[in-house]
Amino acid sequence: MNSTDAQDKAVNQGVAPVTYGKGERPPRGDYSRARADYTCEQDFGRYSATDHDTYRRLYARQLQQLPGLACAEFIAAVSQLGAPERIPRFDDISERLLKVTGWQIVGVPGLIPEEAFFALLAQRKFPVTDWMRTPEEFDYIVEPDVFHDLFGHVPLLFDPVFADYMQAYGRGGLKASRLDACELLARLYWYTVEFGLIATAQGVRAYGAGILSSAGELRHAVTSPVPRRIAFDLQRLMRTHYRIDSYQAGYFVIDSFQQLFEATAPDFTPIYAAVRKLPELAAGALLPGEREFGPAA
Ligand code: HBI
Ligand code: FE
Repeated sequence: MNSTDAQDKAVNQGVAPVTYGKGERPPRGDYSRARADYTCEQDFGRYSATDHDTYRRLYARQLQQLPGLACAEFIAAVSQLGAPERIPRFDDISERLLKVTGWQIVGVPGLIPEEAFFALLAQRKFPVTDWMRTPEEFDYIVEPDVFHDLFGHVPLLFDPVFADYMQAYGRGGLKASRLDACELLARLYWYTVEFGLIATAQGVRAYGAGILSSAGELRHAVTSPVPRRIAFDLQRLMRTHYRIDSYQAGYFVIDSFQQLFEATAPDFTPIYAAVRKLPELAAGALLPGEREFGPAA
């Protein structure tokens, strides 16, 4: 794998991973559990009472923040995760999801190589990390855990258009791997799936999982006057660096999930070539003539 994406960097350079004693739960980052496609069984019996309690507390904290900050599609679908007081079973969610959009969720032991990740998305399978963060990591965790992956990513997989975008992204990723363009495509994921904002008649709202699963960034992204919010433009976005260690300095705002899906329809080969000829831009940069969206009231 070409390990240039930010999440890998966050894991490699970030806070040292918590280590567990022998026999302790959950088995964090144990890739020997994984099959050839990096998926694994959700180790449900191994969750401790603390793991379930951490999920319950994280869920409650995020849920009460959603009105006025999260997009309507997310709010409508969040209850599809099931009972909020304990970690759900992936199979139960998959059963519902298959009926609505033909997606499934599959367990993984943590971050997986890009190509394996893209291959799963292309098959309408979303990889969900199965272990839960420790209570010490309640406010911030450097790598995805079961709460980020489930709460942040899974509700929008119940939206038919967004669900199709995710599959198109996976297909594009398999192709980008062959064109050595994963870094550019990772920016698309970052600024849409993880940190995307959407314009609504009531003002901007969050649809990105990194925002929706974060205690502080949800309010920052949607209501703070500090960050830049500029209209989604594929080439502009692919030129733009992002931050992995703080709230984003800038966000890209889509009009609709249809716009996002349509942006992935063309062949990206000439787009990558065009982007490579243009200067890269700092996170939070604003170019002359670019219009900003204001914070939501
Ligand atoms: N693996 N489990 C997991 N979750 C991710 O979000 C993920 C990954 N591997 C690669 C990856 N993301 C990135 O390459 C994306 O930025 C494209
Ligand atoms: Fe994520």
